[in-house]
Amino acid sequence: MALERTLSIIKPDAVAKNVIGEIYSRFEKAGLKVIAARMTQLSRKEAEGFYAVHRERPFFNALVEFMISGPVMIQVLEGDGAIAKNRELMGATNPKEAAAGTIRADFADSIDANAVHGSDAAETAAVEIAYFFASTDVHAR
Ligand code: RTP
Ligand code: MG
Repeated sequence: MALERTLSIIKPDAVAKNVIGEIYSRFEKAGLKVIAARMTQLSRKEAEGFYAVHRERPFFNALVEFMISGPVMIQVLEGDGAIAKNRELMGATNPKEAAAGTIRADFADSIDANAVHGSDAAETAAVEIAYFFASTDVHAR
């Protein structure tokens, strides 16, 4: 499998639940390394830009409101097949449909407050990583 990087966000609901460490532990146990990280409060502009592909969707405003409702923890994960591996750890978008033992099954409350974001493809991962991190703040090791 190819060495990949993916953009992960621990969303405001999971930060509020104080489970950053538990989620990081799942990344590490799955062989994913945190190679960049930053806690921030997203501005409306940043959240709208990040989710611009969803701009026309009915849930867009609710999604943006939720993403700016509190601080988020943003990280770049690196590892073999990191994009799919992270999506597997996350579970389905709707926590009611997420497989047992996934992050969303264990920590998410609803399709809106669903604990984590993960890039869905190599192209989006590259764009999303560059959206939040300068290359000098990403530390391959
Ligand atoms: P994410 O981008 O946050 O990692 O989530 P995802 O790929 O699993 O889901 P995506 O389709 O990209 O949707 C982005 C976020 O929008 C919210 N959503 N709400 N009410 C709805 O039908 C609906 N569909 C999506 C979710 O919070 C999802 O994480
Ligand atoms: Mg998505």
